[in-house]
Amino acid sequence: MVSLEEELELSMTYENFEDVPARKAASRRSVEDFNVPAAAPGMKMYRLVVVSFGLLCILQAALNISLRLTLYLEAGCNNLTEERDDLKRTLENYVSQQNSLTEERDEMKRINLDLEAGRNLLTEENHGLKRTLEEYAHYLQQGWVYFSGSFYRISSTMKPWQDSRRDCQQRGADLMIINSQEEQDFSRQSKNITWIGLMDRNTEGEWTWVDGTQLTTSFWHSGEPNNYLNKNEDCVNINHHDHQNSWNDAPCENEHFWICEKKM
Ligand code: MAN
Ligand code: CA
Repeated sequence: MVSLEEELELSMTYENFEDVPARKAASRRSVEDFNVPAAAPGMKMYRLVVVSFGLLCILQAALNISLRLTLYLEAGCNNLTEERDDLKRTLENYVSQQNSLTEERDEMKRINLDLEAGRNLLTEENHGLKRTLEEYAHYLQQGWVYFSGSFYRISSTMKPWQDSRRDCQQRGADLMIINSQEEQDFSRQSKNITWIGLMDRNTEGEWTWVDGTQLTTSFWHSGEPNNYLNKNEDCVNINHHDHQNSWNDAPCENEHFWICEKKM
């Protein structure tokens, strides 16, 4: 809306349109007449305020941007820290997994060594058993009789004690050693006089088995050993089969059957 004063001024302007220079001079005159100062201090203040306001706006915008930038960088930094911690955890997991795998591998190695040792032991045992089995088969095929952990063979010919022993040794055995009542009973099965592995040839009266052990449990027939008629009876045979105590000392040169024993 146009005010009354403005309408008046407009009409005046229209009226003086053809005399502008004159009007301008009149105007200058009227300003000088009223003594109004050019670019008043209010205007300056106004400009100062506007400029200050503009600067404040720029400052705020700068602050805003820097704040946002700081927040953005901080968030990025936090993300990186989290990622780094994640990676750290992952690495730690890998390391612990590797450690447990290493432990497992070492344990497996130990188990493998144990198993190998066990297998070697079993292989040895197997070979031992095979040899034993072959030995059993061999003695059984040769007509030996098995009794309580040993094979026995009664000769079919007669020889002096020393030759009898040599025959046993050639068969991987020796003359029979009697260690128990059961073995003594077993030795009485043959009804012939048979040499056993007992003698006192080294020291008179000191009866020794062929394996070097001293006589402890004996089964002498009554009256024996008697070194009968000082005939130097240094070797022992089973003579009295019908008696539990069947042993007799006799001259080693005498020829008798004999019993070999192979301990298994
Ligand atoms: C025979 C031999 C001897 C034994 C006597 C016992 O002469 O066997 O060794 O001592 O009989 O009478
Ligand atoms: Ca005698």
